[in-house]
Amino acid sequence: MNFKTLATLVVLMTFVFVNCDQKKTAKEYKSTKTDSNIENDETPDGMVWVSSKTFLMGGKNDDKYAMPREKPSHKVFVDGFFIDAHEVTNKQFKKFVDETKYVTVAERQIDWDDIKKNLPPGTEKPADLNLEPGSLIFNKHAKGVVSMQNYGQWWTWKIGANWKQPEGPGSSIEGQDNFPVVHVAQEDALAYCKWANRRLPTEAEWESAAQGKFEDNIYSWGNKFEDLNANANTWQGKFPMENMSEDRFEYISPIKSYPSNNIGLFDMAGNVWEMTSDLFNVNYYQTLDPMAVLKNPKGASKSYSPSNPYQKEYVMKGGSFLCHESYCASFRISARMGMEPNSGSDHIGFRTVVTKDMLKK
Ligand SMILES: [Ca+2]
Ligand SMILES: [Ca+2]
Repeated sequence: MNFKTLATLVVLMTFVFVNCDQKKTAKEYKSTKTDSNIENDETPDGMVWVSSKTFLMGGKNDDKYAMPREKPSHKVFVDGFFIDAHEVTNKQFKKFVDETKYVTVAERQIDWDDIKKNLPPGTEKPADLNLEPGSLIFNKHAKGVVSMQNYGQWWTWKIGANWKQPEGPGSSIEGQDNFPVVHVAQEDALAYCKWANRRLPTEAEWESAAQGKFEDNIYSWGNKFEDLNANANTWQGKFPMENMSEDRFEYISPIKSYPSNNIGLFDMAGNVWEMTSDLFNVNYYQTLDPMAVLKNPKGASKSYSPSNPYQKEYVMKGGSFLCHESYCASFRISARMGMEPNSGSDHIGFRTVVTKDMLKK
């Protein structure tokens, strides 16, 4: 999904038609450190060791929701690495901003010359007012949605929305230290990573982490769809107009509101989407040899999304509080969607990884 293009088109009052794709104590597991050369005291605070392993990446044969872009599934081997136990929080991001005085993309004036390169040729420049800093927010009051291919019906370009005021002017993150940071573009996430000596995971690393001790499961908790609401913040009811909140949260939830997966990772399904460093190409898996075991794959060499031909996109994983069974069912480990790197929204965040080599530097 191309949010900045979408944002611009929302601003332009046009529609975008695309192919779519109890406050209880969280059950925590000890992280697995089965690789012989990992010492217990090596694990950075707030991170979990993901052991090296071979596992099945992509849409599983018994996954009725698996989409063509997730197929065919294929074996990969991924070296061990450390990953954040939870999505990067407002508190963590604030520390980064306080120390570096970093200004996020959503807080900067929009450069029309820059974004028009990613729009259909001939797109007219919107009024200057609509190029003020802002971000996309979910329209909680969407009514009369007639086409599920028309994102513009439930997204609103909100001037003044950014990580510090997620719903626009007048809103704040006060009391939300332990909520995932949102309205961050990939550029912002990479700046955070650089400051923290971290990087974004590859898609294969992300799936390895989500599998944990599993090798070929559909969900981060196992294979039962009926366990979804106990394990992830997604959407129940009729998307996007009726949210039944059977999972206890209508919108974004604090980290660790649901049980972790079997190695201690929270929200690998739902809450906010998570960025990866892989380019998004809907045909990538079809170019791979299904009989080979890929070692530490880093994704497609070129981005390709037929719904967004003008923009380079990267893979994001895990789905968000907006994911619904009837739509993209992205709470599955193999689910993958494109995100353009130059803007964020109120349901995309990230978590970071680090390798032993990076820690030595
Ligand atoms: Ca929910
Ligand atoms: Ca997540």
